[in-house]
Formats: sequence, C-alpha cells, structure tokens
Amino acid sequence: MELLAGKRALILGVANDHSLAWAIAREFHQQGATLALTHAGEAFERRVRPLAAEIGVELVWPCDVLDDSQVAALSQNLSSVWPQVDVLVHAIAFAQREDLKQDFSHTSRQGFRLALEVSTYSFVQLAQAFSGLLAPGSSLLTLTYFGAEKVIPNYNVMGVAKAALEACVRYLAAELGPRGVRVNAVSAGPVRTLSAAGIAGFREMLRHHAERAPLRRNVTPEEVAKAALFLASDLASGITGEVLHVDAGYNIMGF
Ligand code: 0WE
Repeated sequence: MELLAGKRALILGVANDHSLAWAIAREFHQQGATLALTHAGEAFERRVRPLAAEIGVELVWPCDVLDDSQVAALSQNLSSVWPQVDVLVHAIAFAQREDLKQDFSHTSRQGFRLALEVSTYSFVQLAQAFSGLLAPGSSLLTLTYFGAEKVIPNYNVMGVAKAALEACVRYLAAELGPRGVRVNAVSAGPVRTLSAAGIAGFREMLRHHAERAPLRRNVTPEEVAKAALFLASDLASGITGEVLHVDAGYNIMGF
C-alpha cells in the first residue's frame, strides 16, 4: 500500500545524493507522493536537477532561506500549481565551519545569528509562508540531532540551534494543531552526508556511536527516511510536537 498516495510534498535541503533529504524524497516518491524540491543556489542546482529528474520531479525551485523574497516566491510559485501542501520537509542547517571547531564561548554574534537564522528560524519562516497552503491533515517535518539535548564535542552553536528548533516544533505544533496540522522532528543518528564531510573526527564519531548504540551499528539514510514517511503519513495522525529518535537507540544510554 502506498502511504502517501495523492499527497503533495515539498522537500527543502537536498544538496547531493548523500543528503537525508534525498533519501526522504526517494522514499516519499516510492510511496506515491508528488514532490517539489528546492536548492540553495546555483552550485546546488547542478546536483539537485539531475536527482529530481531520476524520480520524475518537475518542480525544482531555488530557495535560500536567508532571502525572504525567495521564500515568498517559492510559496507563490507552488500555490500556482498546487492547491495545498500536504507535507513540508525542512532538512536545512548551516553554521560557519570555524564555529564547529573552536571553543563554544568564542562563537561570534554573527556566527550565532547565521546558524540560528538558517537552521532554526527558517522552519518558522516556512510555517509562516506556507500557512495558507496547509490544510487539515497536512504536516511539517524537520531534522534534528542529539547535540540539541547533550553536549557533542564541536557541535557547539549547532546544538543551540537544534535545541531551539526542537522548541519551535512544540510551539508550532501547539499553534497549528487546532487547524489539524501536525509538526514533528526526526532526530537522526550521525550519517555521512555533505554536512558531515570534513568534520574533524567524524569517522571516530561514527565508530563510537556504533559501539555504544543498543543496535551496535549506525543508522542508514533509508531508516531516517522511513521514520519521516511514518510521521508524514496518516499512520502518525495522532502524533504532533514529537521528536522521534532514529539513532539505533544511542540516546537512551547513560553509562
Ligand atoms: O547537523 C549536522 C550538520 C550541521 C552542519 C555541518 C557543517 C559542516 C560544514 C552545519 N554547518 C556546517 N557548516 C560547514 O561549513 N549534523 C547532525 C552532522 C554533524 O555535524 C557535526 C557533528 C555531526 C554529527 C559537527 C560537529 C560535530 C558533530
């Protein structure tokens, strides 16, 4: 049975074929959804367009969340072809590289602001811009990480941004719930994506995670996508404001 038959889903955050957003796009496509994808500028467009073509997606638009006019244009464009958006997936994060290695207390005002604007405010901004396209039964979904809850070396300002993002999930869920709109997050274990590329010690992190997690392994992009599918589908019709861990159980361990 196709869990998203007849549903329209907008997915933001595909950077390349390793992106969790791309695994989610493929899963949603397999489950019968009609998709629209965005890219964060021309450098990404060259990667996203061919991927979109692989799964027959025709709607591909730019959306740099730092530019309000691009977000407005996106919702305008989408509303001209779709009567409503059933699922909106936010898989966007960015912090300056230097803020992911130096001491956390050295985070600059501008670095802090950038990380929270791109990684956190953008979710609220999208909820605002797409408000008119969300109908009862629609849902919003974002991606978060355990660094929101506990200290992960070097995750720094991103941990603060994800903590705020998880709070945004709850506040948006409370606000949109009366309209029948659900808001949830998937907290994914570490996965080798473009976001993780070049992060010092990421290999060791993956190894440590696999050693300590109850399932004794890391999670795959497909497993993250299956949880996203569940939360986006009618199977999760009673679930909102939730942060669902897809991390092989890592987060439950104390010692
Ligand atoms: O949320 C993330 C990725 C966040 C991220 C990564 C980068 C790297 C390159 C945001 N901005 C940038 N900016 C860059 O210039 N993850 C959950 C993956 C991740 O990133 C880490 C991790 C994990 C896990 C950074 C430090 C420590 C652990």
